[in-house]
Amino acid sequence: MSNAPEMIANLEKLGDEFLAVIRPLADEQSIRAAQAQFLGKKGKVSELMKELGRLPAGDRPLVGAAVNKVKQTIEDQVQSRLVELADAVARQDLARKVDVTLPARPIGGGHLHLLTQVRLEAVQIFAELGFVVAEGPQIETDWHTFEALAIPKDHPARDMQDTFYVSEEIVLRTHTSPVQVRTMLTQPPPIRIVAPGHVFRRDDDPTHSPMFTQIEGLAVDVGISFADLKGTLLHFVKRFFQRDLGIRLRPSYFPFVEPGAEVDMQCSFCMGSGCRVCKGTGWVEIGGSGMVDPEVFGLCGVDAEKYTGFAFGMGLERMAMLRHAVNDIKFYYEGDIRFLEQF
Ligand code: FA5
Repeated sequence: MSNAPEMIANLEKLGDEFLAVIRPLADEQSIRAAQAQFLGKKGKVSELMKELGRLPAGDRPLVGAAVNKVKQTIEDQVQSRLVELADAVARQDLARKVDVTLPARPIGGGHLHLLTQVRLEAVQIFAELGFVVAEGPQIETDWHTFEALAIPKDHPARDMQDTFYVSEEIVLRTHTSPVQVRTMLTQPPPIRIVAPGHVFRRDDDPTHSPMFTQIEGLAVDVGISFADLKGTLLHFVKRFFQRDLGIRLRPSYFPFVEPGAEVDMQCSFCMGSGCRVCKGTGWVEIGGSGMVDPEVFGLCGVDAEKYTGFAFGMGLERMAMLRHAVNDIKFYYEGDIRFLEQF
């Protein structure tokens, strides 16, 4: 008949024996078979446990604890051996699948945002006509944005451009026209500038955004005429859209030009025959324009007796929308790579 110390020693031996058995095994099936051989109903541990009943009652808890310990040891060994095996298989797979001698996959190069491309292209077309780029601040004084352009505080034209005010005298510029003012105040004619840049208005729908881009143009010299304005804009539209599109200058009111005109171009989708984009009219508006009002010359220190000038301001998002069939202005600003990478 066994006694407790002998049983405990035998149980410990079983633990060591199990370790020796599974160490060389290299697949899950044989490890599980070995586990059953020791822990199964007729396994070696169970056989030993049969003798538990023959022990004096006082010894049983001690031996019971030793049985549990050896069971746990065997379970732990099975678990850690299985993990080792899985690791080895993963390493083998990796070695087989990754050919480290292959050249690396090329990293896709980025490119300029569509609006940046359009802005640079527009500037390039005007540069070929002798215009240079001028800049002004986006946070602008009320005076440069409105007053110097003959739009005093109580003028109804202020309602045409819903303004973000920073303070009573400071605004987020609502158009690029204040760059006209800054240019005329600092450089004598002849002037030929274009001023691309961001502008801000309380405006929000599929074709209007609270922040958008305009390109302003200003030419001041002796003998500048309305024909020069039309010729410049016509050349621009043909070059930018690379098609023989016409323009029309539709009488309109801007306080800082006289006469003033909206710039319409023939619809680039239907070539003027009428479609959804141009609402059946054959024409789409791209900006405003006109001859610089002598009052503005006076406010900006230009001799209105000697010089005349034309000015225009166009929305670049609108033109990119027409050229690339973009149907919501928000796409430009959302940063969705699926949209951006098309251009
Ligand atoms: C002006 O802003 C005048 N400063 C243009 C001008 C310059 C007239 C020089 C005369 C002489 P207007 O508010 O119409 O004009 O805006 C010009 C163009 O900007 C519009 O034709 C349109 O293409 C674009 N635009 C206006 N509001 C938005 C907006 N919220 N989102 C996108 N584009 C806009």
